Amino acid sequence: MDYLAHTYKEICETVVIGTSTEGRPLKLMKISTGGETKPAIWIDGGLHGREWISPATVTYILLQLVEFREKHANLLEKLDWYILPVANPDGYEYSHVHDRLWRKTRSRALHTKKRRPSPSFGLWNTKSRTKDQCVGTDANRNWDFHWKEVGSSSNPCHENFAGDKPFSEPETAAIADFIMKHSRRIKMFLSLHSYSQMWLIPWGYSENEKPKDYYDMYILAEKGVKALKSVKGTDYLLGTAAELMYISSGASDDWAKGVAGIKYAYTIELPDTGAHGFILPASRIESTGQETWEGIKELAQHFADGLS
Ligand code: 0X9
Ligand code: ZN
Repeated sequence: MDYLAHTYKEICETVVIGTSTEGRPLKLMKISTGGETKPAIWIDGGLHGREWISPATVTYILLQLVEFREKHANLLEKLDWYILPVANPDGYEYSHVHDRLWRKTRSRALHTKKRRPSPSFGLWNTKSRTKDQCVGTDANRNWDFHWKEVGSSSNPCHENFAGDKPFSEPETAAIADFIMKHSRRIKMFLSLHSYSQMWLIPWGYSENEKPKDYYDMYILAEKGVKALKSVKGTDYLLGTAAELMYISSGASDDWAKGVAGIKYAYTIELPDTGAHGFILPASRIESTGQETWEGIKELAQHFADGLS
């Protein structure tokens, strides 16, 4: 990213929007050909540590946008892009060094310890952080919209621990702050995950309720899914997170739509459908990048043409 920002100074700028629990920078790339009022597109990857195809695909998209910009000049002329390839750098690192299937962040929640009352020590319960407790919050259960209602846990030892409170994680808090600052211009929010080959539409928090403008979101995403498939035949399912996967609340897509007011908010579950799962072979990186970029480009074109 630093290389791109250095080489293509006219259009690229890295912005450190915050710092992870372990002190890593949350570095995003702003791609802009100028002007303050253009519609913008947000793309993040790597919110879950083990989903390695996600940062790889977001990086591929970044490469296309910058180094092959002549091929789609109008997408840069008409739109600004905010690209965050690794939203949870601590989890990503941990999945490389210690545990390939690590999903969460690397924070320590507040831990309730029951203590015996004594006259000299008047506290029954205190909350503290200890060395031996479970580590990590599910960064996709930590957003402040229907937080901890369904499909998330209050047990720090669980994979879907929602955190002590909404935005307890510096990573989700920093992203939410940044998005709120630019929410009027951001027309589409995309969060890339894996795996399943699904293009997910809010809401994830309820099976029975769909957004009022669900159909608009569906029609647009359908075009993306078709364009994606045209590259090498990869099939994606399209529908709400709750109906295609499971019900879960406190995820970023629901927050982007429900709180930040971004009409077109999607989670894309990248390949595959389970043969390799999270351990997708490296040989799949390029083709996944190509097809996903075709899908996203298709949607972006509509915003460049004035859809809002
Ligand atoms: O459970 C998740 O956070 C996402 N799936 S994953 O396998 N990558 O963990 C799906 C999130 C879908 N969106 C909502 N539930 N709102
Ligand atoms: Zn995920």
